Amino acid sequence: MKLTHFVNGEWLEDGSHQDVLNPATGEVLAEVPMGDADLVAKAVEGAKVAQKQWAKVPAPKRAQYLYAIGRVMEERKEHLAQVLTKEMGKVIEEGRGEVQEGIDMAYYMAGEGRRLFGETTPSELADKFAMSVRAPIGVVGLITPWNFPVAIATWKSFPAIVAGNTFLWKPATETPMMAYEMAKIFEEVGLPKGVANIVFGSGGTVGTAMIEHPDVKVISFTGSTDTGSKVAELGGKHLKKVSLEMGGKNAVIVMDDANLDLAVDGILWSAFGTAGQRCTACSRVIVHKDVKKELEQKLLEKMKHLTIGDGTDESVKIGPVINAAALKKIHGYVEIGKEDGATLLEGGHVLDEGDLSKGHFYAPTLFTDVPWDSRIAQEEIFGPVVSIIQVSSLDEAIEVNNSVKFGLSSSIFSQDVNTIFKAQRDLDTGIVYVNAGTTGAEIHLPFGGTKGTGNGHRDSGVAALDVYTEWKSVYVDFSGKLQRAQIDTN
Ligand code: UN1
Repeated sequence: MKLTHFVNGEWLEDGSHQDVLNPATGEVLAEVPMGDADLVAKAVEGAKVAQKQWAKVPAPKRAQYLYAIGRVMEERKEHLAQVLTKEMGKVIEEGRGEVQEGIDMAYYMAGEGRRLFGETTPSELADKFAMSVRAPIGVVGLITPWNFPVAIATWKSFPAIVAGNTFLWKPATETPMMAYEMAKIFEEVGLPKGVANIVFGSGGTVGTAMIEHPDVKVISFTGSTDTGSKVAELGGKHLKKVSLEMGGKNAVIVMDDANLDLAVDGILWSAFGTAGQRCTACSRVIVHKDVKKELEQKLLEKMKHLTIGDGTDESVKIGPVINAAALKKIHGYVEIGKEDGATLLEGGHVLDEGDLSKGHFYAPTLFTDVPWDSRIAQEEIFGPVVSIIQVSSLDEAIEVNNSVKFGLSSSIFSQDVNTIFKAQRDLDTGIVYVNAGTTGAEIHLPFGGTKGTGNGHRDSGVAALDVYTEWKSVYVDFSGKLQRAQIDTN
């Protein structure tokens, strides 16, 4: 199967091709073309022309296209989930869940077509009306990661278009097939040409060209902290509005009064689901010393039952990691953990027996007695590796939680109302869960983090509209005379 770019309504094959590989089997799934700066320029030119018209389409009518996109995604849900699982590796029930997240986003943002609320405000002057409205910005550039090939793209593109922008989307090199599927849907529902554009690429060529292009006004990026910093730097140089969602080092805190069985399930799901490749994944467990031993035993017992393999098999709970480089990085961290004095309780190795040898599988790994300031407890691993850190009080747990440079998600298991309310206030993360793991953010709430996770913007929820709109203050003077503001006659 040969994928093509989608530029101004045309399907283009420009550029050299790369193979798209199934991380569970090594099978070649498709060939994807690599775009360049010229193709970016062509896409932006089309998107700019289209945006002038698109912004004039009433928002409730723009929303109709989102309803249509949501409906087609719903009809095609199983097919999309299968494609997603094959190219990204997450297990099929997670594939279906991610497609559903995209469908939910389509309907949710379609609803915004009838809101897009602004504000009316009294004026200082008589016979004068004041309001602020959300205005579209223009052509927006979207750079998305491989771990959520469709959901994250919908978090960005749907608010962008309902607000009257057009977009150019550069999907992750590893997962272009979902983008191609979405392009087919955009065409099928009759989205006017140039509103949605997709250019594939690798090595930063397309992303850089997008950021440097004077007609791309906003860059919304989700991905690694290294790349995000480069995006911010280049974006700053070109005075772009840049929205960044980057890493996490998310912790589950287990207090001495917690329901331990519930905590164990929360940890397992958020640490090893998606093979730990979520920016919200749990990679630290901060546990009260009085329940540490019991928690470890319960975790080890349940880890025995995790089934690992090709995610298209319905009985499998944990799929592969994305590629050989990821496998190497994860194992490198395990070696560092051992050298730094942590105790390896379980896992810590590549899985390559039988069919697993065809893909990139890593054993769910549990370390304990991990110093809170060691590298495996501070740096993002992006794999199925969890560090248990012992503490003696809630205050210490919160301090350890907040000691990392990231601030995406955190969780606390406790049955005490005072503990819970204090924790939700003091945990320095953009998302806090009480008696649930660190993953599973819903699309109608703001998604993003504090500190090194981002730069203050949010994906999802109504907050996402702040990225794709500019506030315009409008004053209408109906007094019939020149009224001068800020003239003080006293
Ligand atoms: C991500 O981790 O990259 O919170 C996105 C969750 C998902 C989205 C995660 N709904 O787990």
